[in-house]
Amino acid sequence: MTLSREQLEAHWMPFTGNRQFKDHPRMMASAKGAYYLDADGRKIFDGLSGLWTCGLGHSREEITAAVSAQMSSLDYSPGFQYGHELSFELANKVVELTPSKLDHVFFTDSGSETIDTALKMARGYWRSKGQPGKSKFIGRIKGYHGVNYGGVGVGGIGFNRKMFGQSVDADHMCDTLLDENKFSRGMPAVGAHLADELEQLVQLHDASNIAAVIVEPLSGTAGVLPPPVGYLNRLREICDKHDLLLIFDEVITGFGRMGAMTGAEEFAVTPDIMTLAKQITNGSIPLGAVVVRSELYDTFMDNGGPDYMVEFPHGYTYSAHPVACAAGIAALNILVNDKLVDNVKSMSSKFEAAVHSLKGSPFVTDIRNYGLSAGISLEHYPGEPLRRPFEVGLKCLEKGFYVRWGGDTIQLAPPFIVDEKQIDDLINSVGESLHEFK
Ligand code: PXG
Ligand code: PLP
Repeated sequence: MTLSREQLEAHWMPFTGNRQFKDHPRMMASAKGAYYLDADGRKIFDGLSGLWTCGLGHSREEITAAVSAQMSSLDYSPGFQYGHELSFELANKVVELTPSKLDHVFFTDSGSETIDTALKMARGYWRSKGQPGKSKFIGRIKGYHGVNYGGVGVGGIGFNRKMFGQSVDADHMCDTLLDENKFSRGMPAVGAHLADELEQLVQLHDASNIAAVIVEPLSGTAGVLPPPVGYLNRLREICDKHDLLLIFDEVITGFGRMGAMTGAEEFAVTPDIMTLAKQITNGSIPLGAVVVRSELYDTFMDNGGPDYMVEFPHGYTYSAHPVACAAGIAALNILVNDKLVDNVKSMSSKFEAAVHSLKGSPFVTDIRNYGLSAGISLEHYPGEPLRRPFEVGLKCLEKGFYVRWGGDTIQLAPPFIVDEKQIDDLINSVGESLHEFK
């Protein structure tokens, strides 16, 4: 560590206990493949693929080369009223890799921007169709949709909401955690009926007032909650019945993590709007994407007025940034050419068996998994639900494993390039850390 305590003060770190961190910094210095080197030169396994971002492994040369070439040829290009070829190439690639019927792509710079863009699209769509009353959103308890105002409003994590006051008009369905599903492997068997709560919310608010329903197909941040069998299908049916848009927030499930390109594909339910970020550039450069059905795009085009008029008054200075697009094209090419989604699929049963071997370890109250993702819930210290996962995370780090703590869970999401030995070592580090409390 070369920085003094004083030098650490200026940076107000995101979603970090700043005081604890600055007293005990955890600094990464470099990363290659599935490992970081920390500031002390220790090798650390990346048990969460960055923040669910780097499935292909770190510092991929193909991405570095594409980004570096782009930086020296077209470092920036105005995104409003001018274009460059890479954004169209990337949009076509995204359309190709997402379910058919999702045909148009709007670029943003992060998951949070992507969600807020999707929410504005949903409201704008209904206004364009002459139904301005359809403006309320239905989210879900425990849902995470980023940190911008719209995303916090539809989000369902109290801790992320309580400081910030009024946001968008939203109501929430219940979460999908059920006691009888504890320690389920993959999709829990029970819970499709929980989607019927949407029917009740429609009775309460009336479909004429509701723009869209937004859910993560698999809730990531809440601690990896796979959808119960039949649950997403039921949501789709209710949305169709009442003419509500269905938004899948696939910022985590998008591009490989579930063992298919998207959660929609894996769970065989197609939304009207899909939000993507993180894995699209392998985390290397910020980029997000909203992918929509033609019906939405066409509605904006058909109601846009004279052709020189902007049809959707929305966009970011960095939307479709050429360097980010270059990174996205390179990352998606690797994902496809190296058949890494197949690797996720084939490793996921090994991963499932390994993570469920922690059942019976001290403090473990539930384990959930799908693809290469898992959440391990831990018994609370009295009145302190967040403390034990934090302590376990630090113990894993001491052993050379980076895992994520959040809420009352430890989350794991190893890179798509993981091998069996690395899975065993990762799970052993968690198991040993839990036993050390005794
Ligand atoms: N939607 C979903 C479903 C997400 O998981 C966002 C939106 C927001 O994306 P940005 O790029 O604005 O952060 C996310 C992000 C974790 C963790 O450990 C999850 C996220 C971010 C950081 C940590 O669970 N999810
Ligand atoms: N604030 C001001 C004063 C601006 O001029 C702009 C963009 O032009 C923004 C905020 C939005 O920035 P971005 O487009 O990067 O989201």
